[in-house]
Amino acid sequence: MEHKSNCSSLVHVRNPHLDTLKEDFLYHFSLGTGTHNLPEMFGDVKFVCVGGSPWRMKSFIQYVAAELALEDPSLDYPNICAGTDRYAMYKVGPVLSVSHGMGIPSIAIMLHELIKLLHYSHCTDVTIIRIGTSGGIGLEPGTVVVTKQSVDATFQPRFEQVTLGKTVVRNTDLDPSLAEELLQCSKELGQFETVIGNTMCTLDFYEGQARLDGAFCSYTEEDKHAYLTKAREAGVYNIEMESSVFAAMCNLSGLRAAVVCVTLLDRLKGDQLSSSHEVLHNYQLRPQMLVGYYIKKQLKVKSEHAAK
Ligand code: R2B
Ligand code: URA
Repeated sequence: MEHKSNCSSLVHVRNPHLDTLKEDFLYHFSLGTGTHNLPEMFGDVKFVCVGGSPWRMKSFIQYVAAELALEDPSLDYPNICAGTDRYAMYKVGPVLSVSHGMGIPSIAIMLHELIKLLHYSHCTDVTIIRIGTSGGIGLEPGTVVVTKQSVDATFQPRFEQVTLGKTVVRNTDLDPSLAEELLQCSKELGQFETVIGNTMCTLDFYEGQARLDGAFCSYTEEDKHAYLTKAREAGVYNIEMESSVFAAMCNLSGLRAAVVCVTLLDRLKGDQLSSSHEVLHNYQLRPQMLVGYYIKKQLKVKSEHAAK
C-alpha cells in the first residue's frame, strides 16, 4: 500500500492499459486529454471536496471563495462539466468541488475519472474530503462524524469489488492524522459537536439501513433496534452510502482522504427525515464549514512557511 502523506506525492493510477491510449476521454465529466489542457486547468489543485448533490457542491465553492477571499463569492461559478448532466464540478484557486450522486456505483465512476484527471493534471499533495449527510446512531442530530474506518453492513472494514466474476477485497482505512486535524478544527470553530467513529456504508437507504418505512420490510422494530445496537457496539456512529469505495479508491491512488458527514437524525429514535427544511439545511452546512475552516488553516500555514 502507498503511504498517503508523502511530501510531493503524485496521484497514482494503476493501469498499464492507459499508456496505450492515444487520448483519454473522461466521458462522465465531458473532459479529455485530447480536448482540454488538463494541467493548465487543474494542475494547482490541492484540495478536492466531493459530495452527493450538485447544488451543495456549488454552494460549497461559493462558501470557500468567500472564506478564502479568493474571488468574488457572488460570482456565478461555471460548472466545468457543463457538457454533461452526470456530475457537476467547480473550482476556486486550489479547491475543486465535485458532485458524486448517491451510492457506491455513482461515486466509483466519478472517482475513476477524477483520479485520472488529477493524474493527467500532474497534481501533487492532494487532500480529498467527502462532505455529506448520514443517519446517526445514538448521537444528537446535527453531530458531525469524521470517519475512522468505513465498515460494511456486517461491520467489517472492507470493500468488496467484483472483477471478472471474482471478489476482490480492498481496505477502507482513512488517514488517521487528517481525521485528528479535522477534529481539532471543529474544536477551534466551537460551533457544533464533532466525533471520530466508524461509518457504515450500505447499498440502500431503506432495507439496507434497517428502516421500517420503505416500500418493503420483512423485519420487526425489535429486529431493527437489535441490529443498530449491534452496529453501535461495533463502533459505528453513522450510516451513509459512499464511504467504503471512496476510502478504497483513495487508498489505491495514494490520496490523503477523509469522510466528514453530519447526522440528520438519530436512527435509534426514528427513520423519517421530518425535521424542518431550515434545520436540515443548517445541519448540511456543518461539514462544509468544518472543511472550509480546515482548508483556510492549511493555506495559512503554507503561506507562512513560504514567507520564511
Ligand atoms: C447520504 O445521503 C444520501 C441518501 O439520502 C446518500 O448519498 C448518502 O450517503
Ligand atoms: N443519508 C443516509 O444514507 N442515511 C440517512 O439516514 C440519512 C442520510
